[in-house]
Amino acid sequence: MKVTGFETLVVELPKERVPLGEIPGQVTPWYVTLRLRTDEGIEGISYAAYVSRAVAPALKATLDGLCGQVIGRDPFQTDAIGRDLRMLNGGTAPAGLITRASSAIDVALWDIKGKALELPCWKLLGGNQNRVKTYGSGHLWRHYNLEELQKWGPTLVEEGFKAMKLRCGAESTAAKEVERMRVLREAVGEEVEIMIDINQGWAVHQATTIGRQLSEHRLYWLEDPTQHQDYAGMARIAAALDTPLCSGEYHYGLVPFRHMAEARSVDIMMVDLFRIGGFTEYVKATHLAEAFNLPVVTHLATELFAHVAAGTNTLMLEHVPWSFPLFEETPQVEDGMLILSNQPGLGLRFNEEALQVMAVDV
Ligand code: SMN
Ligand code: MG
Repeated sequence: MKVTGFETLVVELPKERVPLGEIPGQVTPWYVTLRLRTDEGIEGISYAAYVSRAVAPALKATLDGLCGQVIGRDPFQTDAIGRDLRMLNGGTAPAGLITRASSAIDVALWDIKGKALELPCWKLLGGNQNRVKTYGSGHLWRHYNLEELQKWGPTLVEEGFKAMKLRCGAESTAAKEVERMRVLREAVGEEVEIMIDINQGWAVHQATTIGRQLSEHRLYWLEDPTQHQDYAGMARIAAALDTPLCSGEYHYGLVPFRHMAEARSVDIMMVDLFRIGGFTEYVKATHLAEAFNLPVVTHLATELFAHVAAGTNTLMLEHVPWSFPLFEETPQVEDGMLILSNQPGLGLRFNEEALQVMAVDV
């Protein structure tokens, strides 16, 4: 089988589905959809994502350029294709748009493989069950006040989640940060797992001081308390806290995960699908983590990531449904688990009507 063609489209998702633009310091993420065609009539789909409007045209151009390099290749050669695409950045470290584009291509290739073999990707990737433990992450934002936390925490429980992520890091005092956790814990009860994401907002000393107080309310993990490349600082925080420290979403490629593991700067590795290099590189990250006795969790791209999470030693899947409007049907949550379909490949079909409406000419 050979790749024969491709089509990419920049789309803007409905603002009410992707509320990130309302958050100070955050921008609404844009998506570029991808269809990769083959000489056997099988089409693999995917998307490249999580860039600002200003960068979306450049992401499309990069994706188009890289797809051009895949024409004529055998879609089963995912590892070789990924290596070749990353070399197009002048042989430098994988970073930026090149990796975001090659990650999307890798996922589309896995969709083609699954469709050709008539197997869901989660089975091809090693999964023996069509479900994966997930946590509600699309609410409880940093700008939510205490009343909003009291409302949205129980809503996530009603939606079937047994774990949820709270964002902190913008309050003026430690006491106010801890109050957010106390209020949410009271609203959802003792059984629910709560993780907190700081998105690099604290200094090292703040992270240890506030982290110790947060732990009193049974915290499942503390995520990105400080600058993501400060391996030594993260290691100090990790050593000071009983609560596991989770980090990794900001890093590009596989190598930084080696540095994190060697520095013992994390207790849980978080991997971003579009920064690591797609399913192929994510599998490598889980092997690396296993050798260092560390669990792995996913970052965004829920309906894609679910396949490789179900197929590997992944602790939990992040559930953020922003990309769901791109597709006709998306996996549902039951009893804290995301349930995957048995359809071949990713088991996803683009919602053609919705794409027409969301398409932006760049
Ligand atoms: C996050 C990152 C980017 C956009 C939204 C949320 C966050 C997460 O760090 O872990 O979900
Ligand atoms: Mg995060």
